[in-house]
Amino acid sequence: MGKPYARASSTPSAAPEAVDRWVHEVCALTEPDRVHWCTGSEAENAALTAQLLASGELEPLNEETYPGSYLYRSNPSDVARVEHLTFVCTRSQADAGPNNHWMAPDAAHAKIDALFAGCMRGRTLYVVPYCMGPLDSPYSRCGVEITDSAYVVLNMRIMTRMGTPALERIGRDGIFVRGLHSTGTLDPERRFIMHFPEELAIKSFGSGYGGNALLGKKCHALRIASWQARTEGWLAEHMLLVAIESPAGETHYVAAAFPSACGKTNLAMLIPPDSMPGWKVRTIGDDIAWLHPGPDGRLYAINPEAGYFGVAPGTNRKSNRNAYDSVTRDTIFTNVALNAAREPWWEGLEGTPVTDWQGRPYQAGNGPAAHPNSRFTVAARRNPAWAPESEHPAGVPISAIIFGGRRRTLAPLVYEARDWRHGVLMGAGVASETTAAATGQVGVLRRDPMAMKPFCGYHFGDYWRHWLAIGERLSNPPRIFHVNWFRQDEAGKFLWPGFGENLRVLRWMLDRVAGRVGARDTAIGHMPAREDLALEGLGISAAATHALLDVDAPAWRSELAHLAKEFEQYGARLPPALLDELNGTLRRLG
Ligand code: OXD
Ligand code: MN
Repeated sequence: MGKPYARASSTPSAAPEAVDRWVHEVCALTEPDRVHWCTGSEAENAALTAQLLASGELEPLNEETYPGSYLYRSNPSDVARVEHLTFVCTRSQADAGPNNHWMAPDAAHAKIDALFAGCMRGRTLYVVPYCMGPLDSPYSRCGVEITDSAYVVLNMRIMTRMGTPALERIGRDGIFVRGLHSTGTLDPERRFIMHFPEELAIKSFGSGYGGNALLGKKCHALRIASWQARTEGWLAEHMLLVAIESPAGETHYVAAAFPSACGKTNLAMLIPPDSMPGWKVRTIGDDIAWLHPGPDGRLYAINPEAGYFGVAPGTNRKSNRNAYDSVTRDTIFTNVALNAAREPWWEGLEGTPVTDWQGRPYQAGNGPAAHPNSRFTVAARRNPAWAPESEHPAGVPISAIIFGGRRRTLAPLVYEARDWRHGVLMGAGVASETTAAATGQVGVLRRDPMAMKPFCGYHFGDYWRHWLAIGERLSNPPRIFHVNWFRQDEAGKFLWPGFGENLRVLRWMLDRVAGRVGARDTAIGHMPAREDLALEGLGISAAATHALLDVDAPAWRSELAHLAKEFEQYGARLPPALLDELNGTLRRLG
């Protein structure tokens, strides 16, 4: 039997008993040498940074050009999310669904607690209270991460509202998500990311990498929150959030879901092209949105995060000037390369690397200088295009939801759902060619419904039912669109310029929302007439335009047959309405 609970004198007075009791239990299991309750203060941040610099875990960067910024190198075997080691541990396996790896909760706790036993001997246990969303928003939800990684603490301070105010809110809410994390020995054989939605709990062992270790992000704000959202009547989605203001001063808020590394951060920080003077785009979020039906029948969104954990390679002045300008100070870089001036370097930047992401002298034969999934962690407020609405406790009303994927063929540049129900089918059919954000093969087409395949904390059939039920509650729902910025011709050349020019497509969507423009009715949905997209000056040939806006009926029939086959795995939980939509589309395709 463990010692009976008694509040330690070092426990902050703001700590609710439930948090303190849990910290005691974890201490008994992990046996840390020291316990540190994080306040989120500047002084604490400076002390932890100094400690990591002294131990060599952080490296200073050029203090003149990158003040307050540091480089962290993770273990080379620990550089991405590990979906095969990520589990959803619901009492009933059916609730986790075929879309998740499952383990029975008792077995999962036993397995991972055996790894946690004594794992913090000689280490400090950090208690990290955090709030996902503005501290004063009714839509925000809190958690506490216990970790033995000071790097995690520094990142959580950027990515969430971390520290004493969050602890105080937990006291008021009386509820929090429990996230237990240890880097362990970083042995890939002893690595698990486990979720217990029914207990609002996460246990992550053996990885120090972002998505596995910063538990507020994918683990809490998507996997656990998606479950919590279903029980409470809202949606937790893998979506960016952006404010778009027209020259006439009309502002619309748009949410967009793309699979990992399909350019969510770029779209969230889009810089209007020269051809669209007077347009303004401001960023609310680049990765996660929590969506709530509002009292007026519209859908309202908050970004639960306070920072960006963005993919570095490919980010440059031209591709994403806002991201590029954001990371010039107070940024943590993970697994990037260095140039001779001790500045961070990655593929897509000018100049030459001298040290690769593993700290070796750079040699082309060793592969990319920066790891393809290397990252920057930076506060959202550092973004020159940061939207002050990010702090609105009531969120922002959403005019349009966009789904998209990286598809060389088939999916046109843009098409619009007939209604919410059709939009749910559109989201359920999202597929994309894989990238480096998770371990595994790159370039393979994989189905990624709503871009939530790695992140939905429960059965996809139930999830689509929930989406349909949310739609029923919206008298004024957002319009739903699908985009594909990645169409290629036979020679592999991209047909669409992307980046800032994507705003031309967004303008068409907002014209649709405002009822200012018509559309062609096609078998797969509404599509723009060529002249309504205003493609002047892009130098896109007539053939390319045709390919971008064409519906290849035979290819679509085979796509939908494939989707129908995939739907079979969801069995009786698949909402019949989704199959009706699919069959309706097939009929229209002839
Ligand atoms: C991410 C991801 O890190 O989706 O945002 O993988
Ligand atoms: Mn993501």
